[in-house]
Amino acid sequence: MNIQKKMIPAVLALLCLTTLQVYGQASAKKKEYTLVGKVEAVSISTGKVTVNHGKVDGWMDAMTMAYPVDKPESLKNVKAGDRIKASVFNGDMMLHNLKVIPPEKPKK
Ligand SMILES: [Cu+2]
Repeated sequence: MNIQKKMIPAVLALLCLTTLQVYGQASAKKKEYTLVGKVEAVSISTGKVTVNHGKVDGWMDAMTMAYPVDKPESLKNVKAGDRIKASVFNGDMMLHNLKVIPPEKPKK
């Protein structure tokens, strides 16, 4: 693995933090948003789930990254490929009340 590839997660994490800080300052009160995405990986030992998600207006741009969850035991029912929904809050990266939801219906 070359050094540039190794840098990618660090750069992404930094981008995330910057995004969170900017949005966090805009509103002191914690606002709730809904995140919907596809699970790429689950780590029960670290209590983190890697999610590929679209832009959550007011919270974070579209990206794939590992997020901590409020209840690590809830990850036992989650696997790569699942579509999930979770609540997220301003200035906080944690996924709350993570739930597996049915796959997206193909558009007719
Ligand atoms: Cu992110």
